[in-house]
Amino acid sequence: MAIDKKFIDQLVNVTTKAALASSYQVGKKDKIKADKAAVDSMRSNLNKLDIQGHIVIGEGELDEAPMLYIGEKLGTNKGPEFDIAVDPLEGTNFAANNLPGALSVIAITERNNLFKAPETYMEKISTKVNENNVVDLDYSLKKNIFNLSECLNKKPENLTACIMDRPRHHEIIKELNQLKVKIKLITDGDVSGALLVTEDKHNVDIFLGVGGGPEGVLAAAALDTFDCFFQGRFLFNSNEDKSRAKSMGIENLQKKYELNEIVSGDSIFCATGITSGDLVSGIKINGNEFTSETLVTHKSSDLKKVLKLKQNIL
Ligand code: VTB
Repeated sequence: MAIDKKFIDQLVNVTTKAALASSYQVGKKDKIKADKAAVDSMRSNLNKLDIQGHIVIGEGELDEAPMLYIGEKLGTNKGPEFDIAVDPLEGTNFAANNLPGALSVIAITERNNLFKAPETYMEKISTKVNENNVVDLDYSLKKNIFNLSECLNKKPENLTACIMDRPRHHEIIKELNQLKVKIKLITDGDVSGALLVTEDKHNVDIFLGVGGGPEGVLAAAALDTFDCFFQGRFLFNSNEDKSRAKSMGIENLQKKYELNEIVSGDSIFCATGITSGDLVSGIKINGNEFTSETLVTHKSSDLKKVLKLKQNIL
């Protein structure tokens, strides 16, 4: 079944309003306040929609998040049942410090089509080449780079890999360097990082490394519509993480997930810029008006575009 197109505009409105609310906190050095503004706005606007929404990825478990917690039901309870993944403010550091790349993000699928990802780390890989056995989480880095190089007919020194700047990635970065691959280091925001493979204009051939699991699921929803490749493997380090995963129904803790095991069927994804970044520009306020940019995808209508809007501040 396809998700009715009317929900595209409604969800763009949800992330746009959350981005606007958070934009007032940009550069104020307060991550929590910037996040809360986005969360409050997103929750109240989702609750106005004629949907039966179930948060499968949100701000955390009920005991740690009063709003948009995993399992929370949203909407007027009239209308279709959806799984909803949210990251009302992806890149809290970016917003607090007025740095590029803060986004407000949402993804929906029909009920039971979005992976219920635990709040843990995920090893990820995305690339524009959507063919099996080119890149794979089980291959060595060298094999992935050489295969990609052959497939894209680009020498390794002309490939660009995007990766988060973290001590845990030092070995990968060193190896990429030895392979002469160009590196695009990002400090945060790996939803955006994973999506830089979607279009040639971003000049990124592969995204890899370990980041947030929920962010991986959100990125997978958009990558699906762009027909890109994505794999993810959750990393459960503590016993608490392991037992939480088991309680969420994950049997095999080492499993490598293909994109369509993470998101299946139809989906809508929206990411509105709070501060300007690689994917979209941020909120700009001019008097009583504001402009916004939202990357929006809808799988069944093959919609993938950046929507620019100018609206009145109500
Ligand atoms: C990523 C990134 C986020 O956290 O998921 C990352 O997308 C992972 O956690 O923007 P570590 O910071 O612990 O590496 C963020 O950077 C911040 O939530």
